[in-house]
Amino acid sequence: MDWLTTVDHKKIGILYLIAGGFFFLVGGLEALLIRIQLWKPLNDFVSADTYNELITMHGTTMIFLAAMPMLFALMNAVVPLQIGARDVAFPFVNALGFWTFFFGAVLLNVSWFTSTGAPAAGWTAYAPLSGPAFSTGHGMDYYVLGLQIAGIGTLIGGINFLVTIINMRAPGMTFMRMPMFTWASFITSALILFAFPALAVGLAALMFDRIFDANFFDPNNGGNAVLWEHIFWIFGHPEVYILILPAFGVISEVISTFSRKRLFGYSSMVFATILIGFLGFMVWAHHMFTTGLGPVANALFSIATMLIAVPTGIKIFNWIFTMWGGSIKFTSANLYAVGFIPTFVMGGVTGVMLAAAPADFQYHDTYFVVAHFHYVIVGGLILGIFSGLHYWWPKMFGRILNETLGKWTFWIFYIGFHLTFFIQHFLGLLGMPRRIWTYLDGLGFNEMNLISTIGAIMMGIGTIMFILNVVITNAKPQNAADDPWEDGRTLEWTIPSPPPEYNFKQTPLVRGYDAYWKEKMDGHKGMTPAEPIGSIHMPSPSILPFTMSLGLFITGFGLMYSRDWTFITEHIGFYVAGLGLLITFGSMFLRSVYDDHGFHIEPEELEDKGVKA
Ligand code: HEM
Ligand SMILES: [Cu+2]
Repeated sequence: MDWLTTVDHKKIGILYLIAGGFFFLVGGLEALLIRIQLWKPLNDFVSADTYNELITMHGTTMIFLAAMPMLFALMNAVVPLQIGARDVAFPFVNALGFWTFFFGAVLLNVSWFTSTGAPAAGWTAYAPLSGPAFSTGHGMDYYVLGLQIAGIGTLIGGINFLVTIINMRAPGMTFMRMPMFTWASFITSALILFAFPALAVGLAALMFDRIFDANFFDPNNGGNAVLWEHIFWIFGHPEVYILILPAFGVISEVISTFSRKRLFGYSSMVFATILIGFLGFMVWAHHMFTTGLGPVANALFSIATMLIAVPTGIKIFNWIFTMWGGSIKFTSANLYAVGFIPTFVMGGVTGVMLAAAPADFQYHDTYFVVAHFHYVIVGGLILGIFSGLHYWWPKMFGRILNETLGKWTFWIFYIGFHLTFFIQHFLGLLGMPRRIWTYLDGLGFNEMNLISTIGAIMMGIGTIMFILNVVITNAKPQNAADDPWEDGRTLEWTIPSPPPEYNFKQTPLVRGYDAYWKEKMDGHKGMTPAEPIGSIHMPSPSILPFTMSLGLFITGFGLMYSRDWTFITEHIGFYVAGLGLLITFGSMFLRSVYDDHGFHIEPEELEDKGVKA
């Protein structure tokens, strides 16, 4: 019950981690099934239809239900601590964001258990394939409504972080003294604010096409199928930066901590991040070179895309210069961070190759593309998340993950990763198409596919080892020091691990970049407080975020079956949808009429309230 009603950012971070981790396993299982199907030519392990469901759900799950929530887990666990705040700006909204994500995710996955199966039009849901004419079952309805509900959670989460970072920084923490991970979370949140509404609009239009017979994307009735591609990628391209920027932030923190050096070129890092965020919105049509936009549009989008290599290159060099001459400690967290750099560079290089429009006509829809984006997403983002988890685990849970096991996990996962995806570049160049369930013998694909499958199994083993590490660590006593790596530079390392409910007994006074490091260098033990000890105002827990999201879940269900459920009366689906909305709006009503003043933790209690969050 405690967990259903919590509004504490640290607990919500843990909820995101558990849910995101769970869906990472689901998406990973789907990936393994795909790779088993492809391990030899003409395999019939799964049917063509099931294969389409698997790739669609794998892509959708990994992006929306695994990667995003795990990043939100880190942002929730770390950002308020890094800026010296007691919580996010709107704790209630934070909880609401988690629960809408969660119920949207569950709704999407319910599709597996229905008679018409999971969505099968690819994670990009290209129209008219995703429309009512070609996706006849309910699969795509689950996609449309599940993502719509989960998207609400992401959007309000992003807005919450924007407000938090703008408004709740400790005294003295100017923007140019903000830790890099907080900067990255800030830009990511801004991207969410601009990108997710585009997705919401697209999904709403597709819902109208599917459920209410509209014609937004149906060319036979005056609609426009390419319109969907524009809307989708205006969201979709920024989305990849939403995913990668927080990973960049993690890498910056980890590399500088374990090199015992200030991040090289901090201000250029900040501006590179802003520039990447901005350019990320200008280049969506590089996903559409082959749709026939014409040479002028293709040329402009091609050049704009290649421009992004400049700020990205700045970041890469700054990381390398940070390590240069540092006294580097190869902890597991740092292994992931250092391993990130070359892999991400390789993903970037194939990205520039794809950005050359004429070359893209050759690579398009082959395994080259699959190799490219997995280098960026797995070799970038997932390594970044693993790095961040190892780094902040002691802060989140009070226990250090086992280092030996952590290093073994890294090597097995890393080697497995390159085995899986490096070879797919060549499969692509040989012409193996993407999103096709099998291939003929004698095309020269066999051995490379087998190797790729073996690599995928190694990654699976690596993931299981990580879970094992979590279980083993969990059995140990909670004895991590406040600053367990001893070289912590930022504010989160000045408070106990895990932090008390209110984070900072007294808000710290920030005197420079890497605030804690600066105090250490000046010979101080901790931060100078910016306020006297006093009573601390806390928000009260609430079940309403949960019920609001549950209502949306019920509404989604009702809408989906609005045509088929004809028992009792013809429009029963719409009544169910109405009931759901009633629950949601009822909860909103309660929230607005009930005056909740929260509670206070008094100075006397601060001493014995202790460590438990
Ligand atoms: C961990 C090991 C992973 C393996 C072995 C794996 C494997 C695959 C395979 C075999 C495909 C199908 C390619 C095709 O036939 O078109 C695929 C597609 C895809 N994967 Fe992964 N993947 C992994 C992780 C991830 C992660 C972490 C993400 C994102 C966070 C991701 C995102 C995608 C996307 C977006 C697609 C495209 C789906 C579509 O074409 O609709 N994958 N993956
Ligand atoms: Cu793109």
